[in-house]
Amino acid sequence: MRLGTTSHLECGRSMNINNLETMNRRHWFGMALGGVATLASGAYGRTRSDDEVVELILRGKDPLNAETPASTFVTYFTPNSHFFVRSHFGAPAVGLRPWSLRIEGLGTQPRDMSIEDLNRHEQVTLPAVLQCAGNGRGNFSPTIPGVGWQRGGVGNAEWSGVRLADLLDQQLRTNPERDQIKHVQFLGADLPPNPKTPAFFRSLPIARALDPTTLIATRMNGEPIPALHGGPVRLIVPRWTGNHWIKWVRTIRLARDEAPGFYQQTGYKIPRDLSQPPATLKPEDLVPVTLLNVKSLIARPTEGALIHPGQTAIRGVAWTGDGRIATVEVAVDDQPWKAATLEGPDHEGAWRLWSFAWNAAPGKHRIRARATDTSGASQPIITPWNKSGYLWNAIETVNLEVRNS
Ligand SMILES: Nc1nc2c(c(=O)[nH]1)N[C@H]1C(S)=C(S)[C@@H](COP(=O)(O)O)O[C@H]1N2
Ligand SMILES: [Mo]
Repeated sequence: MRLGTTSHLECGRSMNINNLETMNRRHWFGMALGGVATLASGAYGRTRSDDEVVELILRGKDPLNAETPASTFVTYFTPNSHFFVRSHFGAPAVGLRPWSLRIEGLGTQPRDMSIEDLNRHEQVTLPAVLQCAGNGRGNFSPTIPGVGWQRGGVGNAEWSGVRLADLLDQQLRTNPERDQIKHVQFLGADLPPNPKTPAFFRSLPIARALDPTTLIATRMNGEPIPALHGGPVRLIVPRWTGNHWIKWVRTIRLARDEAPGFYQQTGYKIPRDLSQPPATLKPEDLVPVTLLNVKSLIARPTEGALIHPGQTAIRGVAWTGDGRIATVEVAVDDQPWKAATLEGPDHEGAWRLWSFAWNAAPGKHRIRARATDTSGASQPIITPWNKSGYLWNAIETVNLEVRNS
């Protein structure tokens, strides 16, 4: 089955991820090592069929940025073969030497770990949504520079690895400076193209680093993490935005302070109150973007679709960083909101599938979807503009036509 033609997929160019090698030499090693997903199965079941080819929507070639067509968001897991890709400098040549991970920093001797050392710790598997903080940036007006994601800078995968807390345990327990350690800093192997460009150097507050769902992961949807997605080793930070999910993790550093530099100190900041940002923002009005906000997407029918009259299933996904999804409601045109049916697994930090039975009458229609989470937060009519275009979560709208064709 070949899903998604460009006409239904926003305005980006589309591409087949199987052809990536030809696009960018810097990614070649990544593809050679990580490969393209074939069959993946895990605790939550099979994630794709053998012959499925899905085209990603290309948002940038070098470095590679590409989004998943939202029409594919009808399965619990997003297959590795068409999971969105976001990188600042492109995938490093990770396959050339055996991987080694260093844990160092305040009050501790550096410790180097191999993948085999990682595998000796208890393995944890959990489903979680990975969403770029800038997903939906393309909806903001006025236009914001940066990757112009529409819907698909997001996916839900099954991640396996070891708890970061377990890895740090020994070096924290025996640490004479334990009380001083307030942050854990991370550095990936993807170095910027020139020395003046800041590296993607980031940190987590110690409480979030020690949260039992924060993983140093080696597997994605039942296979080694593909190089494009940070393999062999990446950080998993369920319920928090993608910029925390460091790929190709090389160095973990116990520290007094946050990571210095652009990507922690300047980038990835939002107004403290995103719903009512002050007219003129001072640096002290900005906080790091962390938790995902409540959001739903309509997967099918797609924008601009032409469908036959009669019974139709409207389907999609919904997630939040704060609790669980409580309800998803759907409105057809100006009719009242009605509850959709929540389906599939319900796991904190992962997304929820939903569907809504609609008896489609001929004509042009506007379908809207709105999710509410257990904290009481609901999708707004519009997400207030913010400088970097983060956390777009406005009520989802799809326009379509019903007619006998
Ligand atoms: N080392 C490193 N880690 C990184 C990035 C990066 O450029 N370099 N990009 C981050 C951002 S902004 C996002 S949204 C996610 C995207 O992960 P994916 O490409 O697997 O979808 O990775 C994060 N981790
Ligand atoms: Mo991102």
